[in-house]
Formats: sequence, C-alpha cells, structure tokens
Amino acid sequence: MAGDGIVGDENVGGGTPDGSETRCGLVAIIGRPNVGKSTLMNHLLGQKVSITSRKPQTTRHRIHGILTRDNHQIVFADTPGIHSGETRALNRYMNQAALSALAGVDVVCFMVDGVKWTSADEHAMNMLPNDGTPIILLINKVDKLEDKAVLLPHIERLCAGRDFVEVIPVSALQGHNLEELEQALVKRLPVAPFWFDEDQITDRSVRFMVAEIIREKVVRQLGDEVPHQVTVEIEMWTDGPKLTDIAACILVERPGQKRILIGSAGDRIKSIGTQARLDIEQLLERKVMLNLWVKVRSGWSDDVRALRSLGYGDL
Ligand SMILES: Nc1nc2c(ncn2[C@@H]2O[C@H](COP(=O)(O)OP(=O)(O)OP(=O)(O)O)[C@@H](O)[C@H]2O)c(=O)[nH]1
Ligand SMILES: [Mg+2]
Repeated sequence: MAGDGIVGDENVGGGTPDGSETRCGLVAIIGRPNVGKSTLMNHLLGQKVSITSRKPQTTRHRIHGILTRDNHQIVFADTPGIHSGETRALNRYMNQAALSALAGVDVVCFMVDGVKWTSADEHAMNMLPNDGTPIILLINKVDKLEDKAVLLPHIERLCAGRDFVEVIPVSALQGHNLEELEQALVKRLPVAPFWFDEDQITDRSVRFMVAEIIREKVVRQLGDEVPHQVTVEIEMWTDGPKLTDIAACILVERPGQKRILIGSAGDRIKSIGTQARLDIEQLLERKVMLNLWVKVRSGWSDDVRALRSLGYGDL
C-alpha cells in the first residue's frame, strides 16, 4: 500500500555542509491532557504534525517532530497527556506511550496550563524522571492570563516541590517566548551529528498522519463523549496519475455513536470528510478523493488485541 513512507528521507551521518559543530538530541514534552503540548510542537516546527483540539486526550501516540536549523536539530517527542483513573486498555497504552518517551531524553519540557493546578498535574509531575535529566517548566497559555502578577507566586510554589533548570512562561498558540525556549533547549543538547535529513519533519508515516487528520476532524466536530471511543483505520490507498484515492473507516464502540457521527441525512460525516480532505490535500500536495465509512466494533478501546491490530502496539 502506498502512503507508508516517512515524511522526508532518513539521513545517515549528518552535520552541517561546512563541517562546523552541530548539536542534536531528544526533548520530550510532558504534561496532563489539554495543556497545549501538541500546539507547542506544531508551532516550533512551523507545521502541523500532531493533531490538536479543545478536548483532553487528543494525542494518543508518541509522535516525533524534527526541528532542523543550521547548527542544531531538536527531535521533539509530543506525548499523550498523562492521566489517571481511567482503566481502559487504550488509556493504559496512552500513559505508557507518554512515559516510555522519557527514556534517553536530553531534556524534558514539563508543561502546565497557566496558573491552573489539578491533581492530574500533580500526577504528571510525579512521573518526571529523577535521574538528573534537566527539566524545564513551561507555563503555557500566558496569553489568557489577565493578571500576570499571579504567575510569580505560582512559579514559586511549583519550584518548591521540584528542581527545574528553567521556568519559561510561553504561549504555544501565539508563539510567545518560543525563541527563548529553543535557545534553552539547544544549549542542553549534546554535540552530535544530525539524526535525520534536514527536510524530514516527523518519524510518522504519511498514512498515519492522514488517519490522524480524519480523527482530528471527528474530535473537533463531536461532543465530549464520542471522541474517546473513536479510531480511524486506512483501508485503501491508491495513487493515481491525477489524484490519490483513499478509503478510511471510522470505528466506534456503539450504534448510537455511529448515528451521531453520520448525522441527519449524512451531513455530519460529509462535513468531516470535506474538512479532512482539504487538510490531506495540503499534506500530500495533490488532489484527493476521500471515502469515509463508519463501523461499530464494540469494546475495541478496551481490547488489547484489537488495539494492536489498529496500530496501538508500538510505543
Ligand atoms: N489561549 C491559548 N490556548 C492554547 C495555547 N496552547 C494550546 N491552546 C489550546 O489548548 C487546547 C489543547 O491544546 P493541545 O495542543 O491539543 O493540548 P495537548 O496538551 O496536546 O492535549 P492532549 O493531546 O489531549 O494531551 C487547544 O484548544 C489549543 O488551541 C496557548 O498558548 N494559548
Ligand atoms: Mg496533544
């Protein structure tokens, strides 16, 4: 099947053309759901690699985004929001995917949402490594803070419980302080050749990204309950001379969810399909024909075998 290639080509060796010293390393972005981790990675990359939404638990997999400048390459690991209290196999997979992304990282970015602090933030903070890996505290969504004076006492409270090498207030959405963040990261990366070709933007396949774009439109268009029980499977992919023909199946858990997703006279699924197609055409830079189906497979999100067959196997 086409669409399996990674976005860009992998590089062996690396370094700059003039042979000057380069830095390269891995940075994990960690935090509870919905604080803005994926928005941050996308803004830093200048391209949407990871899907985002107003709803918590949007990201389900560890996704690498690769930022290459003249003399450094930062490999970000965007991760699912760390959460507790949910026991479905899918939730266990998501937490594992986040925690396993911490292995071998050079820097951790621990992200919180403004001055909000919940038990979920506490839980995520308790999962941070204690092995000397530098941890930067990112206070995100500062654009929403009306009274900036509340920041300082909040930062003091957080720093009392944990040693952060730096604290940076940012706006992932508006780009505030992201250059400062990049500098703070680069100076902590080892001197090393680049791991990836400079035009490679992610380690995920084009096919994975297409399935994620479709899931994003579902998550964004549906109410709060349904999105957590939806996944997308690419069933057919044909690259023709003029367009790419893709068929994808949206799997839900219950017949009622299928009805919601289809909408009256099919208007909901039609609008999801149109929005997804436009984004996919931008990604593939060619015309796309997208056919979407909705199927009920009850219990898929709590069935380890079903999850594996749907691509939730590799952390
Ligand atoms: N105002 C404001 N909103 C933001 C900012 N960063 C993210 N958001 C919004 O917060 C919501 C969640 O953003 P995501 O990037 O999906 O959050 P996440 O941490 O990746 O969430 P999960 O994948 O569910 O763990 C979206 O509606 C974003 O537009 C910011 O700096 N300012
Ligand atoms: Mg996310």
